Amino acid sequence: MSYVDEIIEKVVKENPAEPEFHQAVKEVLESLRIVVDANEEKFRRDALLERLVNPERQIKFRVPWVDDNGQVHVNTGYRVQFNSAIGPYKGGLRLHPSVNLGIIKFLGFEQIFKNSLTGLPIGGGKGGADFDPKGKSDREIMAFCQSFMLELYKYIGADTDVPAGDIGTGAREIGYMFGQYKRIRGLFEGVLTGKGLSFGGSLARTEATGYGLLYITEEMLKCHGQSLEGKTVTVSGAGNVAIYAVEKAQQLGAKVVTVSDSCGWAYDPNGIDVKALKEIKEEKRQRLTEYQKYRPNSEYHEGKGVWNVKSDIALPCATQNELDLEDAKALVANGVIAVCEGANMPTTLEATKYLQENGIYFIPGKAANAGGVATSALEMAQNSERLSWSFEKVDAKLKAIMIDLFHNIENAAKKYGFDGNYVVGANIAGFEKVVDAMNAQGIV
Ligand code: NDP
Ligand code: 2IT
Repeated sequence: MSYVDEIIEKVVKENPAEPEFHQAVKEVLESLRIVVDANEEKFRRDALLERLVNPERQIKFRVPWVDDNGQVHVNTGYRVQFNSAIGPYKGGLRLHPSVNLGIIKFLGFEQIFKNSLTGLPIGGGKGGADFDPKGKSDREIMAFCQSFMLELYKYIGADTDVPAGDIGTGAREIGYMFGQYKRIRGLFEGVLTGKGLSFGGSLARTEATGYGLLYITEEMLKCHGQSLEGKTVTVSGAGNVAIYAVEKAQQLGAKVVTVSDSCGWAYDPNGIDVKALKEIKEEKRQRLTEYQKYRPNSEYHEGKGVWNVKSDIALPCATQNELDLEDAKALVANGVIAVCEGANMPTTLEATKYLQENGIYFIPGKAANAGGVATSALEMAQNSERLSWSFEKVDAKLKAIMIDLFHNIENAAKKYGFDGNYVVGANIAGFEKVVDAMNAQGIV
């Protein structure tokens, strides 16, 4: 059996009930097959793949907190420190009831290659808890965040492990966590990114993931003689990534006609009103049902449905496995030309294969959404030099990073005979730097 197949089998056997982690490992290792086969003897002797798929450390802890009625709740917190070969662990904290160890491991594993692709010195990690921030008061959110940090602080630091936001963790949560870390450690340091602008946050970090997604999409289209101008775009999600993807897509001349949340989706034939979306989601923290009050000509539908809307470009920006084979078929039937992932692993393996086989340009999340973590690394750089850069400076660096990243994955795909396959290109290009650093640092 080939080394790649052996490791995939081992991961499935040794990590039961972690299907998302299996999926992420399969996608990456299948792409690396050509590189691994060419180096099989050395990689086997060094147990390189075993070291790659086993986190350096995984931390699981109890998070007790008290609600506004005096009731005590207990959640489970996680931090998976996956790989520090190229820099301190870096990756977000997800707060969502669906969080479990397998979800955090899939996200942490993806983060290794994504962070490598940014070209910046950051290793891979991820964390979170099965806490549901929905419907909680600010005091309850603070109580949870403080309790979470009371344990997490032992394992993180500006040069060790630097968490950030992800689903359910935005500026409010990062603020409470930062305050608690500072209080416990007596240390004002860049231990978290996505901080408020008044205490070390970076301009453009809020926008970075969505903007970066559009910068790479535009560059990819440009290389195929096209542009975003005049294109119809479908977006899923209505959170941080989705909002700024909509904003930048429209700035670049496209018309975005959908957004969604976990209850339903909005269709606005005249183009999503970003100002209304921000007010509903960022300020009032309401459901998308409210959108129709701002835009009477829009439609609201319960459940799933964004991928059945005719579009040129689809940008899944909500969560993992939200775009399955049926959705891929609907997209292709409706003439989509590109699918670029704002979320982490939103497309199932079968759907990805179908899109690629039908000639759709497909950029995987670890490349397409890397602008968020890249800008987090720029926030770390600003914190280290105790300076704050202008919005224009950060945004220009973000754009340059995304353009470089695109050419890097495109060239890697070409070099190995997979021209136009950005999944293979991203996995190989991300892996090459990590493996070089792992080899240089010996068996650790
Ligand atoms: P937010 O919490 O800001 O928004 C998430 C959005 O997705 C919400 O609209 C939410 O709806 C929807 N959603 C979440 N879970 C589900 C689900 N199970 N089914 C249907 N809809 C769902 O998160 P972000 O925008 O930050 O993250 C979105 C995706 O992008 C995630 O995959 C994340 O890992 C990834 N990502 C985020 C980065 C960042 O910088 N924030 C960077 C790179 C990737 P509802 O509010 O109803 O739950
Ligand atoms: O998935 C991701 O890349 C993030 N949630 C952002 C991580 C970060 O450290 O900014």
